[in-house]
Amino acid sequence: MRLLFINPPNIDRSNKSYLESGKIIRPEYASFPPLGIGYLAAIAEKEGCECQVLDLNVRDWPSKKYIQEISPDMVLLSAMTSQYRAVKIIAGELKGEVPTVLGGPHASIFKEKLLDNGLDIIAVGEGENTIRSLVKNFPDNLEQVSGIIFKKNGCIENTGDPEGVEDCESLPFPAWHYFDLDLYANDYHGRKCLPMISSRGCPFHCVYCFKGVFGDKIRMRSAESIFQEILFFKEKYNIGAILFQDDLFSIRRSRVEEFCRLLIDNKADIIWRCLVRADQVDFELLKLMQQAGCHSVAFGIESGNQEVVDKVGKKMELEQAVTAIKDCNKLGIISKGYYMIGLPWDTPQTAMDTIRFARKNRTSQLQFTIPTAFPGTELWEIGKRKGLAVEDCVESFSWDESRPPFSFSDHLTEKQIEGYILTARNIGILSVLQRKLRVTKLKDYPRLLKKVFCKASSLIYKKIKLLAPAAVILILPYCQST
Ligand code: B12
Ligand code: SF4
Repeated sequence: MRLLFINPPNIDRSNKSYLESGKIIRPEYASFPPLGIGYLAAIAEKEGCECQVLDLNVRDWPSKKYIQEISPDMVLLSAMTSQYRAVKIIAGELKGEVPTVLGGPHASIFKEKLLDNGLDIIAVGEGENTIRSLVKNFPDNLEQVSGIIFKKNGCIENTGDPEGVEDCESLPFPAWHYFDLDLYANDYHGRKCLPMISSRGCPFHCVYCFKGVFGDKIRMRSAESIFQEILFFKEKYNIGAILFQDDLFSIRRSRVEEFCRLLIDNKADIIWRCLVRADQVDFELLKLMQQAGCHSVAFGIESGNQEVVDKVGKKMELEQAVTAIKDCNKLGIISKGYYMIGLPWDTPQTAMDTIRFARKNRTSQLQFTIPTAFPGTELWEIGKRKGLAVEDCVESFSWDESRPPFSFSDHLTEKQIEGYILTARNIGILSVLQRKLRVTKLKDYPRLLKKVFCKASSLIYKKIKLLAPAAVILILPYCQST
């Protein structure tokens, strides 16, 4: 069976799909090939299928003629909510030409509602077992395939929950040979980088997080299996860096320790970055991670106000974040802090708490975002209970910024939230700059200043609000005095 996997293009801030505008994006956000398609193609290949991958984040839409030439038996699309508008255009183009299947987070949320948009089959949840069964049972015995929804004689058939992956260790490595890896901006500190996932599922319940694909049950690969995947791709593609996409890379300390020792003992010469929870690391563990090549860690801190952190469901003490950031700074590990302003419980006071916290506890990089309610999350339910038009903005979610046209907080207007975010981002930029100036050697100053100048002119060029620096100047003394 011939399969064509398509990764639909993202949608930009102006809410235009790159398919519509005819542009494609290659920078940052198309830095990595998608792991989901990587795994599915590897499984399909094992089942004897001929596979091709078309990632529309790094390639132009090639016209219907190209699809006709490949003549696939099935087109498989994978999408987050922010890719869905592009899915509709592609499915519309292919309607009547070739059967289409959609999987990924968006399909796992909206299920049968998506069938009327030119899609023939919707696949929910984890896809490895679904695809294995789908290629065996297509087209006559679809009822035998768990985890799909389709129409038969005009009636919707739903085969129930998919068969989840119990043993992640048994999965093949992602089939990166179907991707043109040179098309991605996958350079990490001068080294070729690939994404990797070493665990699935998460037992926490943060209000903004969508967990409809991997669920609550954590399933981990062994340290040895992760290490083997790294060696395999190092040998095959000469990679020198790994980006772990796990939600909870640090959930089991002993596994992280064992993984680090494998890298150290085998002199693996790999640098890597991951997302960790601040309450799951300490100085000793971070030190070991650093010795093993960990270059950068990201923390979801969310708010600088403990009550808001508690309401988010983070189950983390801010003091733990303070310690973890200090530890990273002592060790020289690059740290990134993720924060949100505009949560339902935010007030002017808590917004300022967040800005002050981020300023006082300096991570090397900072990200402040306005929370978006994704369908299937508790925040979505909160929005609906508050009578906010959460459903109306689903299709305008974009890859680079998903700013809802309303405020979740009764105490902050949209405009105020934007103001705090702008202030926070400017403080973030200044803080990163201050740190850079501190750590840069005198001889490298001209290069740094040139970089700053280029960045600043490009920001101004992009019409970043010129009033923002004034807001920072006004607010800085206040932040410093507290
Ligand atoms: C890496 C990542 C990114 C990366 C790149 C994504 C990529 N394509 O590789 C970047 C940084 C760009 C990113 C950005 C965003 N992300 Co993101 N991201 C992730 C993350 C952490 C890992 C994704 C991953 O590689 N998973 C591993 C693979 C194996 O899983 P998978 O892709 O889901 O595929 C499996 C199934 O979905 C299914 N499947 C998928 N496709 C198909 C197709 C078929 C035919 C079938 C049968 C099955 C199937 O089978 C696969 C194997 O089991 C997830 C969290 C998570 N745990 O998954 C969030 C997640 C996907 N992101 C999310 C969000 C909200 C965003 C942003 C909108 C955030 C923002 N506001 O800026 C942007 C939007 C980006 C965009 N493209 O539009 C949400 C999605 C919610 C939603 N409704 O779409 C998630 C789930 C986080 C969360 N828990 O809330 N993200
Ligand atoms: S944000 Fe992270 S810790 Fe919270 S539920 Fe999602 S994956 Fe789990």
